[in-house]
Amino acid sequence: MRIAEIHIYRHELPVKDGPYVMASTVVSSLTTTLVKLVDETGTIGWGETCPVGPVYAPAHADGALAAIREIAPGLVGPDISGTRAFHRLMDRRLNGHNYAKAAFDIALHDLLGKRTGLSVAGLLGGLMTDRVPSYFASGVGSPEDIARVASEKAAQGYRRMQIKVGGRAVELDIETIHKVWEAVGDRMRLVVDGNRGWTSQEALRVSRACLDIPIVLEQPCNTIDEVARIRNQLGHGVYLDESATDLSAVVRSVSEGVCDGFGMKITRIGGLQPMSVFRDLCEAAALPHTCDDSWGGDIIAAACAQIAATVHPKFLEGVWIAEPYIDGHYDPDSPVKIVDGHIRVPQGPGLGVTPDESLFGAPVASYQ
Ligand code: 0XW
Ligand code: MG
Repeated sequence: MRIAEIHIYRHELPVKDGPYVMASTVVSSLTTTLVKLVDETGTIGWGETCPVGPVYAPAHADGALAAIREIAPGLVGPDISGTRAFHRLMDRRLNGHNYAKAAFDIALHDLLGKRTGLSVAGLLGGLMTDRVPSYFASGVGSPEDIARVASEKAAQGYRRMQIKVGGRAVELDIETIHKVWEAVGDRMRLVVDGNRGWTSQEALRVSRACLDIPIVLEQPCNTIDEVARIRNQLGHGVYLDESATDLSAVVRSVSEGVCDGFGMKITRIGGLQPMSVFRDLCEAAALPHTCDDSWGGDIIAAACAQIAATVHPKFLEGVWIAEPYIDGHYDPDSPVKIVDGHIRVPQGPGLGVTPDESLFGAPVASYQ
Protein backbone atom coordinates (compact mmCIF):
# COMPACT_ATOMS: atom_id res chain seq x y z
CA MET A 1 0.00 0.00 0.00
CA ARG A 2 1.01 3.60 -0.48
CA ILE A 3 0.10 6.77 1.36
CA ALA A 4 -1.24 9.35 -1.06
CA GLU A 5 -2.06 12.24 1.31
CA ILE A 6 -1.27 13.34 4.85
CA HIS A 7 -3.16 16.10 6.66
CA ILE A 8 -2.19 17.45 10.09
CA TYR A 9 -4.64 19.16 12.44
CA ARG A 10 -4.39 20.77 15.86
CA HIS A 11 -7.11 20.97 18.44
CA GLU A 12 -7.36 22.43 21.94
CA LEU A 13 -8.59 20.29 24.85
CA PRO A 14 -9.34 22.50 27.88
CA VAL A 15 -9.14 20.61 31.20
CA LYS A 16 -12.65 20.22 32.65
CA ASP A 17 -12.76 21.51 36.26
CA GLY A 18 -9.02 22.24 35.82
CA PRO A 19 -6.24 22.77 36.25
CA TYR A 20 -4.83 19.24 36.45
CA VAL A 21 -2.00 19.19 38.99
CA MET A 22 0.90 16.71 39.10
CA ALA A 23 4.17 16.78 41.05
CA SER A 24 6.07 18.58 38.32
CA THR A 25 3.40 20.33 36.31
CA VAL A 26 0.08 22.16 36.29
CA VAL A 27 -1.95 22.13 33.06
CA SER A 28 -5.17 23.94 32.12
CA SER A 29 -5.48 23.15 28.42
CA LEU A 30 -3.68 20.68 26.16
CA THR A 31 -2.95 21.04 22.48
CA THR A 32 -3.46 17.80 20.63
CA THR A 33 -2.07 17.02 17.16
CA LEU A 34 -4.02 14.79 14.78
CA VAL A 35 -2.74 12.97 11.72
CA LYS A 36 -4.99 11.86 8.85
CA LEU A 37 -3.50 9.41 6.36
CA VAL A 38 -5.22 8.75 3.03
CA ASP A 39 -3.99 5.80 0.95
CA GLU A 40 -4.10 5.29 -2.82
CA THR A 41 -7.59 3.72 -2.55
CA GLY A 42 -8.98 6.69 -0.59
CA THR A 43 -9.07 4.74 2.71
CA ILE A 44 -8.49 7.00 5.73
CA GLY A 45 -6.66 6.40 9.01
CA TRP A 46 -6.48 8.73 12.02
CA GLY A 47 -3.74 9.14 14.64
CA GLU A 48 -3.22 11.51 17.56
CA THR A 49 -0.55 12.60 20.02
CA CYS A 50 -1.12 14.91 22.98
CA PRO A 51 1.70 15.53 25.49
CA VAL A 52 0.34 16.61 28.89
CA GLY A 53 2.21 19.93 28.77
CA PRO A 54 5.92 20.52 28.21
CA VAL A 55 7.28 19.35 31.60
CA TYR A 56 5.71 15.95 32.32
CA ALA A 57 7.94 14.17 29.77
CA PRO A 58 10.57 15.17 27.22
CA ALA A 59 7.73 15.95 24.82
CA HIS A 60 5.65 19.02 23.98
CA ALA A 61 2.93 19.94 21.52
CA ASP A 62 5.10 22.13 19.28
CA GLY A 63 7.78 19.42 19.31
CA ALA A 64 5.21 16.91 18.08
CA LEU A 65 4.21 19.18 15.22
CA ALA A 66 7.83 19.95 14.25
CA ALA A 67 8.74 16.24 14.25
CA ILE A 68 5.62 15.32 12.28
CA ARG A 69 6.53 17.94 9.65
CA GLU A 70 10.04 16.47 9.42
CA ILE A 71 8.77 12.91 8.92
CA ALA A 72 5.63 13.40 6.80
CA PRO A 73 7.14 14.15 3.35
CA GLY A 74 9.04 10.83 3.40
CA LEU A 75 5.88 8.80 4.01
CA VAL A 76 3.99 9.91 0.91
CA GLY A 77 4.71 7.61 -2.03
CA PRO A 78 6.90 4.69 -0.89
CA ASP A 79 5.44 1.19 -0.66
CA ILE A 80 4.50 0.47 2.97
CA SER A 81 4.91 -3.29 3.38
CA GLY A 82 4.00 -3.48 7.09
CA THR A 83 3.96 -1.70 10.43
CA ARG A 84 7.58 -2.53 11.39
CA ALA A 85 8.80 -1.42 7.98
CA PHE A 86 6.80 1.80 8.47
CA HIS A 87 8.76 2.50 11.68
CA ARG A 88 12.05 1.87 9.86
CA LEU A 89 10.93 4.37 7.22
CA MET A 90 10.14 6.94 9.94
CA ASP A 91 13.48 6.24 11.67
CA ARG A 92 15.28 7.11 8.42
CA ARG A 93 13.57 10.53 8.49
CA LEU A 94 14.11 11.37 12.18
CA ASN A 95 16.02 9.91 15.11
CA GLY A 96 13.91 9.47 18.26
CA HIS A 97 10.75 11.54 18.86
CA ASN A 98 8.65 8.47 19.60
CA TYR A 99 5.66 10.53 20.65
CA ALA A 100 5.40 12.09 17.19
CA LYS A 101 5.97 8.80 15.34
CA ALA A 102 3.18 7.31 17.44
CA ALA A 103 0.59 9.54 15.73
CA PHE A 104 1.56 8.11 12.32
CA ASP A 105 1.73 4.57 13.74
CA ILE A 106 -1.80 4.82 15.19
CA ALA A 107 -3.13 6.27 11.91
CA LEU A 108 -1.52 3.44 9.92
CA HIS A 109 -3.13 0.82 12.17
CA ASP A 110 -6.52 2.51 11.77
CA LEU A 111 -6.06 2.59 8.01
CA LEU A 112 -4.89 -1.06 7.76
CA GLY A 113 -7.87 -2.12 9.86
CA LYS A 114 -10.23 -0.30 7.54
CA ARG A 115 -8.60 -1.87 4.47
CA THR A 116 -8.81 -5.39 5.87
CA GLY A 117 -12.05 -5.14 7.84
CA LEU A 118 -10.19 -5.99 11.05
CA SER A 119 -10.29 -4.02 14.28
CA VAL A 120 -6.96 -2.67 15.52
CA ALA A 121 -7.19 -5.26 18.32
CA GLY A 122 -7.59 -7.92 15.62
CA LEU A 123 -4.48 -6.63 13.82
CA LEU A 124 -2.50 -6.63 17.07
CA GLY A 125 -3.20 -10.19 18.12
CA GLY A 126 -6.91 -10.50 18.80
CA LEU A 127 -9.42 -9.51 21.45
CA MET A 128 -9.29 -11.13 24.90
CA THR A 129 -12.33 -9.10 25.97
CA ASP A 130 -14.66 -6.45 24.56
CA ARG A 131 -14.71 -4.39 27.79
CA VAL A 132 -11.55 -3.25 29.54
CA PRO A 133 -11.18 -1.86 33.08
CA SER A 134 -10.33 1.81 33.38
CA TYR A 135 -8.77 3.46 36.42
CA PHE A 136 -9.19 6.94 37.78
CA ALA A 137 -6.19 9.23 38.34
CA SER A 138 -6.64 12.12 40.75
CA GLY A 139 -4.58 15.27 40.66
CA VAL A 140 -2.41 16.30 43.62
CA GLY A 141 -4.86 17.56 46.24
CA SER A 142 -5.66 17.82 49.92
CA PRO A 143 -6.05 14.56 51.87
CA GLU A 144 -9.75 15.28 52.42
CA ASP A 145 -10.49 16.09 48.77
CA ILE A 146 -8.68 13.06 47.42
CA ALA A 147 -10.34 10.74 49.95
CA ARG A 148 -13.74 12.12 48.88
CA VAL A 149 -12.90 11.63 45.19
CA ALA A 150 -11.76 8.07 45.97
CA SER A 151 -15.09 7.22 47.64
CA GLU A 152 -16.99 8.65 44.66
CA LYS A 153 -14.90 6.71 42.16
CA ALA A 154 -15.29 3.44 44.07
CA ALA A 155 -19.06 4.00 44.04
CA GLN A 156 -18.93 4.67 40.27
CA GLY A 157 -17.45 1.21 39.65
CA TYR A 158 -13.73 1.91 39.36
CA ARG A 159 -11.64 -0.91 40.79
CA ARG A 160 -8.32 0.93 40.71
CA MET A 161 -7.30 4.47 41.53
CA GLN A 162 -4.07 6.34 41.06
CA ILE A 163 -3.39 8.98 43.72
CA LYS A 164 -1.09 11.77 42.59
CA VAL A 165 1.53 12.93 45.07
CA GLY A 166 4.83 14.82 45.08
CA GLY A 167 5.91 18.41 44.68
CA ARG A 168 4.98 19.28 48.28
CA ALA A 169 5.77 18.19 51.86
CA VAL A 170 5.80 14.37 52.06
CA GLU A 171 3.79 14.56 55.30
CA LEU A 172 0.81 15.66 53.18
CA ASP A 173 1.37 12.77 50.78
CA ILE A 174 1.48 10.31 53.68
CA GLU A 175 -1.70 11.78 55.15
CA THR A 176 -3.43 11.58 51.76
CA ILE A 177 -2.57 7.88 51.37
CA HIS A 178 -3.88 7.10 54.87
CA LYS A 179 -7.11 9.08 54.33
CA VAL A 180 -7.81 7.40 50.99
CA TRP A 181 -7.20 3.96 52.51
CA GLU A 182 -9.57 4.77 55.41
CA ALA A 183 -12.20 5.92 52.88
CA VAL A 184 -12.09 3.03 50.38
CA GLY A 185 -10.02 0.18 51.85
CA ASP A 186 -9.98 -2.86 49.59
CA ARG A 187 -12.72 -1.56 47.30
CA MET A 188 -10.07 -0.24 44.92
CA ARG A 189 -6.43 -1.16 44.25
CA LEU A 190 -4.40 1.94 45.08
CA VAL A 191 -1.42 3.23 43.16
CA VAL A 192 0.53 6.23 44.42
CA ASP A 193 2.11 8.16 41.54
CA GLY A 194 5.00 10.46 42.46
CA ASN A 195 5.54 11.52 38.83
CA ARG A 196 9.32 11.69 39.48
CA GLY A 197 8.72 14.11 42.36
CA TRP A 198 10.30 12.39 45.38
CA THR A 199 13.94 11.93 46.24
CA SER A 200 14.98 8.37 47.07
CA GLN A 201 14.87 9.25 50.77
CA GLU A 202 11.36 10.70 50.50
CA ALA A 203 10.12 7.59 48.71
CA LEU A 204 11.61 5.42 51.47
CA ARG A 205 10.01 7.59 54.10
CA VAL A 206 6.55 7.35 52.53
CA SER A 207 6.83 3.61 52.07
CA ARG A 208 7.84 3.13 55.74
CA ALA A 209 4.99 5.36 56.94
CA CYS A 210 2.44 3.37 54.91
CA LEU A 211 3.70 -0.17 55.48
CA ASP A 212 0.27 -1.47 56.48
CA ILE A 213 -1.43 -0.09 53.33
CA PRO A 214 -1.30 -2.18 50.12
CA ILE A 215 -0.17 0.49 47.66
CA VAL A 216 2.06 0.32 44.61
CA LEU A 217 4.49 3.21 44.10
CA GLU A 218 4.50 4.49 40.52
CA GLN A 219 7.52 6.44 39.26
CA PRO A 220 8.41 7.67 42.76
CA CYS A 221 11.76 9.21 41.71
CA ASN A 222 13.20 10.82 38.62
CA THR A 223 15.42 8.06 37.27
CA ILE A 224 15.73 4.27 37.11
CA ASP A 225 18.98 4.56 39.12
CA GLU A 226 17.26 6.45 41.96
CA VAL A 227 14.58 3.76 42.13
CA ALA A 228 17.15 0.94 41.92
CA ARG A 229 19.10 2.43 44.84
CA ILE A 230 16.19 1.98 47.28
CA ARG A 231 14.29 -0.83 45.59
CA ASN A 232 15.20 -3.51 48.16
CA GLN A 233 14.40 -1.28 51.13
CA LEU A 234 10.89 -0.38 49.99
CA GLY A 235 7.92 -2.09 51.59
CA HIS A 236 5.87 -1.76 48.42
CA GLY A 237 5.98 -2.75 44.78
CA VAL A 238 7.26 -0.22 42.24
CA TYR A 239 6.01 0.51 38.74
CA LEU A 240 7.92 2.61 36.26
CA ASP A 241 6.15 5.11 34.03
CA GLU A 242 8.11 8.13 32.79
CA SER A 243 11.45 6.26 33.01
CA ALA A 244 10.26 3.50 30.66
CA THR A 245 11.10 5.73 27.72
CA ASP A 246 11.41 3.04 25.07
CA LEU A 247 11.75 -0.70 24.57
CA SER A 248 15.43 -0.71 25.54
CA ALA A 249 14.61 0.96 28.89
CA VAL A 250 11.88 -1.65 29.40
CA VAL A 251 14.27 -4.52 28.64
CA ARG A 252 16.85 -3.06 31.04
CA SER A 253 14.28 -2.57 33.83
CA VAL A 254 12.92 -6.09 33.43
CA SER A 255 16.31 -7.79 33.22
CA GLU A 256 17.71 -5.85 36.20
CA GLY A 257 14.53 -6.46 38.21
CA VAL A 258 14.10 -2.77 38.96
CA CYS A 259 10.30 -2.79 38.90
CA ASP A 260 7.19 -4.91 39.43
CA GLY A 261 5.22 -3.47 36.51
CA PHE A 262 4.71 -0.45 34.32
CA GLY A 263 2.42 2.45 33.64
CA MET A 264 2.82 2.58 29.86
CA LYS A 265 1.80 5.18 27.32
CA ILE A 266 1.32 4.33 23.67
CA THR A 267 2.85 7.57 22.44
CA ARG A 268 5.90 7.40 24.72
CA ILE A 269 6.90 3.98 23.39
CA GLY A 270 6.28 5.06 19.80
CA GLY A 271 2.85 3.72 18.90
CA LEU A 272 0.85 0.51 18.72
CA GLN A 273 3.50 -1.62 16.99
CA PRO A 274 6.14 -1.12 19.77
CA MET A 275 3.32 -1.21 22.35
CA SER A 276 2.42 -4.74 21.20
CA VAL A 277 6.08 -5.77 21.59
CA PHE A 278 6.03 -4.23 25.10
CA ARG A 279 2.83 -6.17 25.90
CA ASP A 280 4.50 -9.44 24.87
CA LEU A 281 7.70 -8.67 26.84
CA CYS A 282 5.59 -8.00 29.95
CA GLU A 283 3.63 -11.21 29.50
CA ALA A 284 6.87 -13.18 29.07
CA ALA A 285 8.21 -11.61 32.28
CA ALA A 286 4.82 -11.96 34.04
CA LEU A 287 4.70 -8.22 34.78
CA PRO A 288 1.46 -6.21 34.89
CA HIS A 289 1.05 -2.92 33.07
CA THR A 290 -1.45 -0.27 32.09
CA CYS A 291 -2.36 0.84 28.55
CA ASP A 292 -2.59 4.62 28.78
CA ASP A 293 -1.68 7.81 27.16
CA SER A 294 -0.69 11.14 28.59
CA TRP A 295 -3.78 12.95 27.25
CA GLY A 296 -5.82 13.18 24.05
CA GLY A 297 -9.32 12.68 22.67
CA ASP A 298 -11.26 9.78 21.14
CA ILE A 299 -8.50 8.66 18.75
CA ILE A 300 -5.99 8.08 21.55
CA ALA A 301 -8.72 6.66 23.80
CA ALA A 302 -9.72 4.16 21.11
CA ALA A 303 -6.08 3.17 20.56
CA CYS A 304 -5.67 2.55 24.32
CA ALA A 305 -8.84 0.43 24.48
CA GLN A 306 -7.91 -1.57 21.36
CA ILE A 307 -4.43 -2.56 22.55
CA ALA A 308 -5.69 -3.15 26.12
CA ALA A 309 -8.26 -5.61 24.78
CA THR A 310 -5.40 -7.76 23.46
CA VAL A 311 -3.54 -7.92 26.81
CA HIS A 312 -4.08 -11.02 28.94
CA PRO A 313 -6.49 -9.76 31.63
CA LYS A 314 -4.26 -10.97 34.43
CA PHE A 315 -1.55 -8.55 33.31
CA LEU A 316 -3.82 -5.61 32.42
CA GLU A 317 -3.71 -3.11 35.27
CA GLY A 318 -6.19 -0.80 33.60
CA VAL A 319 -6.65 1.83 30.92
CA TRP A 320 -6.42 5.53 31.65
CA ILE A 321 -8.06 7.88 29.18
CA ALA A 322 -8.56 11.63 29.55
CA GLU A 323 -12.34 11.41 28.99
CA PRO A 324 -13.29 12.39 32.59
CA TYR A 325 -11.29 15.60 32.12
CA ILE A 326 -12.61 16.52 28.63
CA ASP A 327 -15.92 18.01 27.50
CA GLY A 328 -17.33 16.45 24.32
CA HIS A 329 -16.14 13.79 21.87
CA TYR A 330 -14.68 13.70 18.35
CA ASP A 331 -17.09 10.97 17.31
CA PRO A 332 -20.66 11.81 18.31
CA ASP A 333 -21.90 8.35 17.21
CA SER A 334 -19.23 6.11 18.83
CA PRO A 335 -17.71 8.15 21.67
CA VAL A 336 -15.13 6.31 23.79
CA LYS A 337 -16.61 6.50 27.29
CA ILE A 338 -16.00 5.17 30.77
CA VAL A 339 -19.15 3.53 32.14
CA ASP A 340 -19.09 1.80 35.54
CA GLY A 341 -15.31 2.12 35.57
CA HIS A 342 -14.94 0.24 32.27
CA ILE A 343 -14.51 1.08 28.58
CA ARG A 344 -16.33 -0.80 25.84
CA VAL A 345 -13.86 -1.47 23.02
CA PRO A 346 -15.04 0.49 19.96
CA GLN A 347 -16.63 -1.74 17.31
CA GLY A 348 -15.97 -1.88 13.59
CA PRO A 349 -12.80 -1.89 11.50
CA GLY A 350 -9.69 0.03 12.52
CA LEU A 351 -9.92 2.07 15.72
CA GLY A 352 -13.74 1.99 15.55
CA VAL A 353 -14.12 5.76 15.81
CA THR A 354 -14.64 8.30 13.04
CA PRO A 355 -13.94 11.86 14.11
CA ASP A 356 -16.09 14.75 12.97
CA GLU A 357 -13.17 16.53 11.34
CA SER A 358 -15.02 19.85 11.15
CA LEU A 359 -14.12 20.12 14.86
CA PHE A 360 -10.45 20.48 13.94
CA GLY A 361 -10.75 23.32 11.39
CA ALA A 362 -8.38 23.54 8.42
CA PRO A 363 -5.23 21.38 8.40
CA VAL A 364 -2.07 23.13 9.63
CA ALA A 365 -0.06 21.17 7.07
CA SER A 366 -0.83 18.86 4.13
CA TYR A 367 1.42 16.62 2.02
CA GLN A 368 0.60 14.84 -1.24
C1 0XW B 1 -2.47 9.53 34.98
N1 0XW B 1 -1.80 9.60 33.72
C2 0XW B 1 -1.98 8.35 32.97
C3 0XW B 1 -2.35 10.78 32.96
C4 0XW B 1 -1.36 11.90 32.99
O1 0XW B 1 -0.85 12.11 31.73
C5 0XW B 1 -0.27 11.41 33.91
C6 0XW B 1 -0.34 9.95 33.80
C7 0XW B 1 0.56 9.20 34.75
O2 0XW B 1 0.28 8.07 35.15
O3 0XW B 1 1.64 9.70 35.08
MG1 MG C 1 2.26 7.75 36.04
